[in-house]
Amino acid sequence: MEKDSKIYVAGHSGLLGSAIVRKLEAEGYSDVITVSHGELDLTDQRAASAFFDRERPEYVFLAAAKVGGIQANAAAPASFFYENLMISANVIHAAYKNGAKKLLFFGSSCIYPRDCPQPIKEEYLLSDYLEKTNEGYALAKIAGLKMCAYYREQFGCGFISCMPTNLYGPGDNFNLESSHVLPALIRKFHEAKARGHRTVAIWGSGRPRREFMHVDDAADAGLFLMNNYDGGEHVNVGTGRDVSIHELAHMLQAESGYEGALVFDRSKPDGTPQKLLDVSKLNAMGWKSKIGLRDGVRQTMAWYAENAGGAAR
Ligand code: GFB
Repeated sequence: MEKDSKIYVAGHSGLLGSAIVRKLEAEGYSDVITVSHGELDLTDQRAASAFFDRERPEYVFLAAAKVGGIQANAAAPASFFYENLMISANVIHAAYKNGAKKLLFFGSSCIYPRDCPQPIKEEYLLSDYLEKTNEGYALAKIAGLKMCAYYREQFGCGFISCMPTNLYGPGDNFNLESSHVLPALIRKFHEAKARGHRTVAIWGSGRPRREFMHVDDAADAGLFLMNNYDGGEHVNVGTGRDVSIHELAHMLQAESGYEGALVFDRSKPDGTPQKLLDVSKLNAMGWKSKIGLRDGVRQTMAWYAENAGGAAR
């Protein structure tokens, strides 16, 4: 990308999209375009197509998606499948029709089979069954990444995809019904401490293992790939380290200063037993994660404390 290239960030108000906009601005990219969901519904093919015909961006970061934690995904597979499939299909096709030079599609580590060997290599995609709690979302994301690969193969488009691990950071969704585990636990400990609750509920057994990456790291990797990668295979984006939910809960408890007890609620699902990405491909290109979990968590907790009113929907 040149500093004056026209760059469209789809999903700029979300956790990842907003971090990408921050990063582009910090790096001096001067022509970054965004459009609110109210003005443009990317699931609407005509609207998406008209937007691209008008704006003709040269580079596209496709970070628009319907996302949610384990419970939101399990409760609404149709919505997660439909919305994500439509967004990907409409944006990728419109970018192709309007001659975008490059598009970076963001997927998710949940595209991989539920029980695949760890750490997860890119080549394990479609080698076995998916995790049921997020199958609809995963299938839509697999379709998106395959679509980029097919458009590259058939039409010579410079479309690439990456699969970030579980992201967190400022601007995350802190709604306890629909959020991911890390923001949920930040909020639970924050409120439990403030209100003097005797216990905090942690969903599931605490045994599943997850890899958490600060969203600023993911945005940094996104810009790196846009500027340095031009291949048909998707690229894993992660830290290379995972923790159990039990360990995460104890870390967040210690950081929050909450002194009550943790209660594991086994009526809630565990989901995939482990999701740790093999990031050797990205590392070999010269990119490495920089934000450690403890530092990232501290920064996000401070952000939440500062913005709790707004974020605690
Ligand atoms: O982050 P999370 O919702 O999503 O849950 P997934 C991770 C683990 O944390 C699960 C446990 O084992 C949860 O049961 N957990 C413990 C909690 N306490 C809580 C809590 O208060 N809230 C939540 N949400 N979880 C999602 C997928 O899977 O990850 C998406 O559904 C996407 O498709 C995303 O891929 C990154 O890691 O299990």
